[in-house]
Amino acid sequence: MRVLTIIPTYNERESLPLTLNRLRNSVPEVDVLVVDDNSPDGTGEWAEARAQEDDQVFVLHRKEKNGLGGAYIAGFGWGLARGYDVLVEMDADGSHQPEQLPRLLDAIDHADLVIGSRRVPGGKMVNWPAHRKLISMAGSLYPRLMLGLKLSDVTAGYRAYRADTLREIDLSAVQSKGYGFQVDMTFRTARLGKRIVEVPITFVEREFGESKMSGNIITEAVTNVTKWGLQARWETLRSSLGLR
Ligand SMILES: Nc1nc2c(ncn2[C@@H]2O[C@H](COP(=O)(O)OP(=O)(O)OP(=O)(O)O)[C@@H](O)[C@H]2O)c(=O)[nH]1
Ligand SMILES: [Mg+2]
Repeated sequence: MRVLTIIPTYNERESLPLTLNRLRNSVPEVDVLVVDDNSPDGTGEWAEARAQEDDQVFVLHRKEKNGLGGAYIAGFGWGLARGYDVLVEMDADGSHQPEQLPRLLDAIDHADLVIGSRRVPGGKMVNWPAHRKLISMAGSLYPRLMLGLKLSDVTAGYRAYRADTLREIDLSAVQSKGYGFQVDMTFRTARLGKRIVEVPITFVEREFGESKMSGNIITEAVTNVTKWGLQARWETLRSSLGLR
């Protein structure tokens, strides 16, 4: 099984080296693709130098900051073209612990998508203040209800996809940029009738650098989830009324 871990970066000069070292040490057989959006802090140059000395590390440079969703779509395309069997999503900021990747990879044997979940028994959030936990809980509950997803953590970003799952999704149609991207991809995978398995992870709040979470990202996610939910209900209603 050839596995590629994709790490999108924007200004992660402090975090990326730590994450990459931990990943290469704990799961040495896994290749890594850093997708950098021309970070002003030099993350891309650092990654490039690192790739020169490690033939399992690759870098994809994009010209401008275009959201985590766009970076992953580009990374998926890169990995699918090179024949990887499993594509993993991992943040650069240390929130997704590389040491827990084997848990996700064990589960992918019997799943089409594995989600590293903060909200199943054994899952945890470390160093998160209560108000963020509350916002995150609401942010997780709304898409679950609106889209009828029987999962505990649909916004989670630590995931492993089978290449076959991604090949069945029209990736060029995925427009979500921010963290609604995770919900978008979950919904598309679920609608294909794929097996989605959640495994518990410990999510650790970033220590260095700045969060890219913004009002725009939240607005995009809420607007899209509402739109998709209403569309899905409308389609169900139409087909039950026998309308075409
Ligand atoms: N290439 C690229 N990477 C991005 C972009 N936005 C965010 N990222 C990366 O995506 C990962 C997650 O971003 P974070 O800022 O940690 O967002 P978050 O985890 O939702 O927010 P926090 O919990 O506050 O850290 C990090 O590795 C970021 O560097 C972007 O526009 N382009
Ligand atoms: Mg983060």
